[in-house]
Amino acid sequence: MVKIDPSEITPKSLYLSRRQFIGSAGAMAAGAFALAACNGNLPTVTESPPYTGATTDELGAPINSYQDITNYNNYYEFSTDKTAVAGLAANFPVSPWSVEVSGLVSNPKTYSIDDLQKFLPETRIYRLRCVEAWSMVIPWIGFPLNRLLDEVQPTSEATHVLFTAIYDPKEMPLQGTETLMWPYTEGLRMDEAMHDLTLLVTGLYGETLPKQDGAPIRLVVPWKYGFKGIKAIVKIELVNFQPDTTWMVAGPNEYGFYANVNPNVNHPRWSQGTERRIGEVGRMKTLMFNGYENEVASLYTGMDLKKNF
Ligand SMILES: Nc1nc2c(c(=O)[nH]1)N[C@H]1C(S)=C(S)[C@@H](COP(=O)(O)O)O[C@H]1N2
Ligand SMILES: [Mo]
Repeated sequence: MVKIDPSEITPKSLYLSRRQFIGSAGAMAAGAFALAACNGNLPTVTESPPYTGATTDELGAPINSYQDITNYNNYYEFSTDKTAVAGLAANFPVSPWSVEVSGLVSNPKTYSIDDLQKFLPETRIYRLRCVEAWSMVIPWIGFPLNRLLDEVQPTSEATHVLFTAIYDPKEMPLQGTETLMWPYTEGLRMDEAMHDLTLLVTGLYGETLPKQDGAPIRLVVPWKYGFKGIKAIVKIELVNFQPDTTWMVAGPNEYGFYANVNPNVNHPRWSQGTERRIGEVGRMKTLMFNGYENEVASLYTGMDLKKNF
């Protein structure tokens, strides 16, 4: 991997001239590229888009670099190697695309990605905490899922929302294998889905969502482990049951339906007490509900969070 300083958000012109300089200064850099290419790990050098938004979260933590966010990905349809996803997803077709919203709703509707712009996506800086105990801070562009649900009007029988990702084994190499249950699915309880922090995301760093991060549309639920944030959504269904989801089926003792970030409930194979912030050295304490406790703890009043992990 070409390592770029996480705090470096450089204007495009400067960045380009630096790349040219590196290119002409040559021999060493060229050697490094050739070696990486032999490994099959061609480094994906991505330019930072000209992002002008806030650069820290509300706790003061700096956002991760565009390079980290777009080259360290979990997306098992493409690869289990985080640094290989960007390259493998590069030609994945994301247009045209539609999202069917159906099930227990009064106004079922199918949206194009353009249609969704009417829900007024905005930048929201959230921490993303993977169940594997690493984390990043990401400036997403998205809109609250509740705006879309308000439009389709869930009926009174609806208790949960079931999200389904695309099934496209021709384009997604690991869908030809039994790595996981395909298509990838996720679910939320209705009150979680209606919470204002719950976003449907169509961009990051001020630009369109990169393919490796779930283009054209993915879910982000910042107080839950990253696997709840299903990428490449094609269907959103209102249902009257708690759906089985991909990671629950893969490991029912390891991945629960709720998946709330909780430093007091360890994964059977590792501690959830601390995390590694990508781009930083050492580890930091994991916060209850990933630091969103004031906003969301009331959703779980009276629930045994060790049982309902
Ligand atoms: N469709 C799909 N969505 C997915 C995954 C996946 O493998 N397939 N991985 C999840 C996991 S485990 C994490 S941590 C986040 C990672 O998002 P990022 O690569 O944008 O950081 O995506 C989640 N959404
Ligand atoms: Mo994850």
